Amino acid sequence: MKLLLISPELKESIFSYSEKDVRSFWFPRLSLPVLAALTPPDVEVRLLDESIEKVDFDEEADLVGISVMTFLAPRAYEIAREFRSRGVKVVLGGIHPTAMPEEAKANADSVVVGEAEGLWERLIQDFKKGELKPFYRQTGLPSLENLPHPRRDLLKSDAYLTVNCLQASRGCPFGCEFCSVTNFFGNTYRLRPIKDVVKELESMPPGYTVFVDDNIAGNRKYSMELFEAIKPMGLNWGGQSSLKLADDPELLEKAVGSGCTALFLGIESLSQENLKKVKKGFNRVEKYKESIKKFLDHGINVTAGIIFGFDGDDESVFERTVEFLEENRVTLSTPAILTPLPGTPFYRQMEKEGRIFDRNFEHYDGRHATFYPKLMSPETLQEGYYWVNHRLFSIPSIVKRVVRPSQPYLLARLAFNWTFRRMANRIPKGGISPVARLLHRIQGTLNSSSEGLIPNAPPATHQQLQVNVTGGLPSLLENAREEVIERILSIQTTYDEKIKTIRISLKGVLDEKVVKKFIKRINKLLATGVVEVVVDFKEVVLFSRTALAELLKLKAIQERIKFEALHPLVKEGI
Ligand code: B12
Ligand code: SF4
Repeated sequence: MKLLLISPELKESIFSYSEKDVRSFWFPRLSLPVLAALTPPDVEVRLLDESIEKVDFDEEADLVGISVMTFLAPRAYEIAREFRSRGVKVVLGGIHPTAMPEEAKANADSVVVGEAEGLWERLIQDFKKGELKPFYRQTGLPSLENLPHPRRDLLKSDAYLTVNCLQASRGCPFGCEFCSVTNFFGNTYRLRPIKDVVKELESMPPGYTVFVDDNIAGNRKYSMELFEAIKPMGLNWGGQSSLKLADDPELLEKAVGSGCTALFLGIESLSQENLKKVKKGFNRVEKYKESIKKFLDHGINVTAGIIFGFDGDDESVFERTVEFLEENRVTLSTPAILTPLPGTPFYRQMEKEGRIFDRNFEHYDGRHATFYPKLMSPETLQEGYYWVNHRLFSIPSIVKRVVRPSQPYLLARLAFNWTFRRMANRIPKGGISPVARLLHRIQGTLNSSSEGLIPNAPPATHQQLQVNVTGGLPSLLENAREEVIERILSIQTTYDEKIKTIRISLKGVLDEKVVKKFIKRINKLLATGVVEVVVDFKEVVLFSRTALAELLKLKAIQERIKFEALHPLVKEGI
């Protein structure tokens, strides 16, 4: 019996990788080598990765198995159709058929739902007897003990940067709402016995090693033991981890000691609010800088996963994010557009809110806007995404991010960025609007002074309080933030492109020194065609009378300005 296992690819897409790209930085998914390892030895197996090899539909095969990610589903169905029209039976499996089994079944003879261990062997037996079932569903959680070693020997090893990929764990301890992983693994995080992992590593030829785990540091005790166990092997390895690893100096040291040189980190967004909304609040934005620095100082190259299109993202997100990546010398980044992947809570939410407008799964690759973002149009999101790719892989940006003479692997860092630059150059240039640029410049902090300040509260309270700003704050202002004590005005903006309204949230101390700069910025915004500017004073704790008078003067001549949370009695008192 001849079995052909296929990993499809969209070769016509502007985003697809050339064979040179694959050789420069890619490694295969483990799906096909794992399936091949589960296949009974009397079956002749061939692996075909469409990113490096064309499918010949007349190739002799008794059974075809296709591994399907969501954006590759249309291509997988096309391949299935071709083979089925030639009388060859086709089985689909992987993350997409698990999320949408009925759709997959409509395009194949059989569908494996969930992990293949324990099902695949049965499916092959049934096929041999001519009794292939429509569905094979994983009901429990297959044991990860004594797993057969993936058949990496069946991969074309010289076509990739490395084929030394393996898995120590499956699943992830977190449940970010946009991610397919938690649904697929039924909210579990399972670990392979360390001795099995070591044995597998020992069986692999020398070369760069990649742990394709979703989170190689998701269980402290396990990771400590794993890193300790592989230390003597003298590996160089990369993997994926959450940023939490940076908070654990001992574990980080152990990772480095075991040969970790690169990590993909799901940074996703610079807005804590965005992260909280998609249940990724465990990422602490205020710690990003420090965490990234820790990884880099330990000689670990950082690839930052960044996603655009969250509900709190307005047009200013693109430039702000790129500047952050540059300032923090992030080695590489894979920018992505938020995508409602089937099976995820985010998909269900977008479906419920009627925000999905593109149902062509080919576009569900994190590179296409497929739903209506809250604060911008899909076109703005798409253009911004293109712009980010070009800006990030421009020569000045690469130099800024990558050239750190004190750090090892400079050439490797440059080479990876160069490959990403080559890929970015194939996509449209994109762009961001003048409002986006301006919004970005307006955000930030201004230094205030401490003279003659009064609280944003009724005038009667002012007298009672007798605010002594130099010598500590009265009890009513106990909740005043650090910025107040530091005399800072922090300015946050959110722009709703659809209604062309900017909300400016002020926080801290507003005095005459900062008000002039602030008014200048508002005037610039109003000149760009913005319909309305809403200034929110909710978190302004102290201000000077003259500053407020200046703002009220501006409001009197600019109808398009609205003030919020400014105590009415304060206004009267002025
Ligand atoms: C390594 C990896 C990569 C690598 C290598 C990718 C490559 N060469 O294709 C890199 C980093 C380059 C990458 C890129 C991308 N990736 Co990726 N990647 C992974 C990761 C972390 C591990 C994959 C792996 O090897 N798993 C180990 C194998 C053994 O597990 P498995 O594939 O699930 O296979 C088991 C079962 O599913 C089943 N099975 C699988 N296929 C089949 C087929 C048949 C016939 C049968 C019976 C069973 C079966 O049996 C296996 C054993 O139980 C997964 C996350 C994950 N946990 O799977 C994401 C993941 C697959 N990637 C994802 C995405 C979105 C992408 C990108 C589109 C991201 C982007 N915007 O650039 C690109 C697309 C690349 C491309 N063109 O193919 C998503 C897919 C989501 C979805 N619903 O489709 C995942 C799930 C991550 C996530 N957090 O959501 N990726
Ligand atoms: S995004 Fe990363 S941390 Fe979140 S559930 Fe997915 S794999 Fe886990």
